[in-house]
Amino acid sequence: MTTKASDPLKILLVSSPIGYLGSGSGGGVELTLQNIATQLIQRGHTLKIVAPKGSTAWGMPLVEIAGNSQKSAQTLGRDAPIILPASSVLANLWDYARSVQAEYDLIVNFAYDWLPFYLTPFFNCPIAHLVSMGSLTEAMDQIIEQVATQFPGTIGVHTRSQAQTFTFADRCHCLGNGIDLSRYDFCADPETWVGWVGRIAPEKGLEDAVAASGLTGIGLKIMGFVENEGYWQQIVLDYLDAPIEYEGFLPTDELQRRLRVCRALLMTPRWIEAFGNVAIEALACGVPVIAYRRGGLAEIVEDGKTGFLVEPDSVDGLVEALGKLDQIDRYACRQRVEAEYSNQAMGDRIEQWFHDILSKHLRPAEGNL
Ligand code: HBI
Repeated sequence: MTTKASDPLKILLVSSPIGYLGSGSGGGVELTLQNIATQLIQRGHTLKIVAPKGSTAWGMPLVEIAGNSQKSAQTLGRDAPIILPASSVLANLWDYARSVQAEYDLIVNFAYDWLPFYLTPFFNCPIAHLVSMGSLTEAMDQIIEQVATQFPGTIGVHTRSQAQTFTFADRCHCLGNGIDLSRYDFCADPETWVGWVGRIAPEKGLEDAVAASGLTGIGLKIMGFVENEGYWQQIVLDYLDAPIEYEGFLPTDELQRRLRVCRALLMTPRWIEAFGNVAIEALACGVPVIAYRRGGLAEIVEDGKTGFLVEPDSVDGLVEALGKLDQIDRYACRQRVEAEYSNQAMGDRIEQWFHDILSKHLRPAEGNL
């Protein structure tokens, strides 16, 4: 059965096993899944989201799957073995996908985990893999490369710099990302403080933003899910006199209400951010981004135009950039997102990706499935 580019597709979106949708512990992949699903429905496709128990799916068709979560991939070492807990929610997610695959034209994997890649050849239904992070472990690199080789075009990534962390960068399909611009209101006259948004964990480098806040006396509003409590408590102890405030993990609408009034957003990743959803959320509100020149952020932020790109891990660099914010036209930040990172632009790229995959996928002749 072949599908024309205009045919409506039946698509199964299989979420990350990390946390449940709406918990924040899934990080950027939650917003990515929500935006892709919204775009697909608007374009006339039918879909179902399969996610861990406790998930909410913004009113879209949802199947909740029970089971025990995985360890977060970025907490593992490069030589980490593949580990599945007993009653693994990841295994249960993919057993469900296997059982319903005949009802769908395409399955989309959002998990950065070994199992869905390993299972790909055992499925009749084609699987598109949206790889949400850069290279983290040998085992993941190997299994992703295996799928990239056996099923060309089915490995999607967000940015070129994320792809370049893999030896098979040339076999990764670059998708960028997108947000629903209607949820982000431009703010021309900001408050005096700056913001920091993200999972509070060592790879996000929050301590540098707090240090810059302490050195400049500029208030820092911190928003995000506390993934590593010990790490967070240590920062509070180390920078007792920094003018910081923790505002919690906020749903998108509340987040943008607090983000939009910031003078700037600081992004201090210690690792290669595959993309940096938060960067485009800030820019959409007119908030300039001051980021380490690392990973996807270096492709999103235009130095001196929509923010500043700083020498990685340089707190002094952050301080210097904070002193130059008057050079940035906040409206130029909004325009950058409208041009490159709207949901419509991302929806076009995703739809094209799916049709490219389906046009290559030779399903076994009907009747002998
Ligand atoms: N870890 N094991 C695992 N699986 C995931 O899907 C995963 C993760 N860590 C982080 C994460 N997903 C998301 O926060 C990022 O993909 C954005």
